[in-house]
Amino acid sequence: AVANIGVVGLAVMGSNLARNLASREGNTVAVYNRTTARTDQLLNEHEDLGFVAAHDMDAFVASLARPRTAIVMVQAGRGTDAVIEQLAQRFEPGDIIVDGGNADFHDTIRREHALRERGLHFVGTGISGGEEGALNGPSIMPGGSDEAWQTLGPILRSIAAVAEGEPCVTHVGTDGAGHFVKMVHNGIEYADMQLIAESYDLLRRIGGHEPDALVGVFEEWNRGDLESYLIEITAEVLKQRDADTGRPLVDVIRDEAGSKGTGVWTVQNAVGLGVPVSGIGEAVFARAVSSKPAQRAAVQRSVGERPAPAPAPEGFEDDVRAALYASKVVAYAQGFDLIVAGGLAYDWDIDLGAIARIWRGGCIIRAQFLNRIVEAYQRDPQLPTLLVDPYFADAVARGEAAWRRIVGIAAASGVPAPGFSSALAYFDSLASDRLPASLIQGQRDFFGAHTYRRVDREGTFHTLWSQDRREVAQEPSTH
Ligand code: NBP
Repeated sequence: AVANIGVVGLAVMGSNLARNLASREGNTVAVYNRTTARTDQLLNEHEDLGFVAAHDMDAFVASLARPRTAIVMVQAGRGTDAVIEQLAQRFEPGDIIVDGGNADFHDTIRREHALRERGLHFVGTGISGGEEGALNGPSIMPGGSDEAWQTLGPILRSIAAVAEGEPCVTHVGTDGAGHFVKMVHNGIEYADMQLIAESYDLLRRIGGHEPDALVGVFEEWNRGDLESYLIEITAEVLKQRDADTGRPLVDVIRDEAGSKGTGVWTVQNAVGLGVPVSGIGEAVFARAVSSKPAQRAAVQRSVGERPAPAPAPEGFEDDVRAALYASKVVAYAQGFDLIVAGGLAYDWDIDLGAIARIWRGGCIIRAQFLNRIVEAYQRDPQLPTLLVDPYFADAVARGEAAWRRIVGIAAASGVPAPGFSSALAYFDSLASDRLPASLIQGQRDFFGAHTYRRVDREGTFHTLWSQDRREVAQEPSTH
């Protein structure tokens, strides 16, 4: 037994992670894959990395020093369950199984509890940054026990991305906390991409700029407070020309956005927890709308002429930028609200500032912006929402007028901006003294005797709508 860490599953993610591990001082990495050809290929291509290769599970487990630590990087779902069981049958109490795949956090909770019964540590770990991140430094979100973290922490720290001198990894919380936070990360990624896409669309359809001309705009934004990986790659995509036709690639790519489902998970869980993540929801729905070509074509035939875009007013580009920033603050605020709610529901003690810190490097949403979130939670770890942190409150206040102009002109011009408009509606809802929710309570009481509370005294009340419309106080339920 010579290896301090092993990797099972050597497709693109697993082999890159194994290479990352093996290139760090002090690591000897055991590797195993169900199909032997993959193991041999990794070994042949990277002889210098000193891999300890195994061609069956027994040999793999025998090559690991105790406490045995194995990272599973196979297809999420059944494949992961199969590999975990093979390891669990051979591991001994105190050994550690890490799942680095994109697991549903409910599965992670289930697996952790089952393996704990058998004396094993199970660490569900979110790993973000795709193939490139796995190789050169991902953002890593591990759950699991404190004891497992003692062994695993130094190893994960050695391979994580580094931002501002700090490794992008933290022990997020117990059992499924890491995969939950990874899920929210992906949800925020959907919202961020949608908002950038809306900005591009407005600049193009109302601003009248061709993709070539927009490259410079996004490059300039990437030098300011919107600096982020997603803005950077937006400029790269807009720059690209199709080799066959010479047209901008963005005009050749079909406008039907796909997804692998983590955005949907985020929204489903948020709905269950009662957290309005409308920014993420609009992003998931916008992809779904785009992927209905038959419906889109039918409506296009039926509506005829569309409103001509309003002429772009003076300062339009700056307005779009301000609307993007304000909407982004809303999307991140909602994402962090979901982490808070998840922590309460599943009993995880999650340090919000630490989450913002580990997202600053390695992952898809890495951005300057996250430093502002780190600072916000340093100022007040109990912030009710990021929107009231002094920095963000000021930023949104300064962009508010522009935000309203953009939502207005988009609506008048028939250019859909669901991310911008719903973010503004969310902000206005929180900022409103009174909401029409009182009318909804009245309606609910009318048809279903659902009762309501009053503004002027404690208690629960019901109006006898179908009798004499007297109000009666409800007895508090004894159940
Ligand atoms: P895939 O998700 O494509 O899975 C392929 C690997 O799973 C191969 O090693 C395959 O072995 C193994 N496997 C399967 Br499928 N069923 C198995 C079983 N029953 N027993 C043993 N091994 C089995 O690989 P990937 O794209 O490298 O992703 C790995 C994990 O990382 C996934 O959970 C993924 O969601 C996650 N992830 C991916 C990315 C990304 O950018 N791709 C980013 C972040 C996380 P074989 O060679 O014998 O078929």
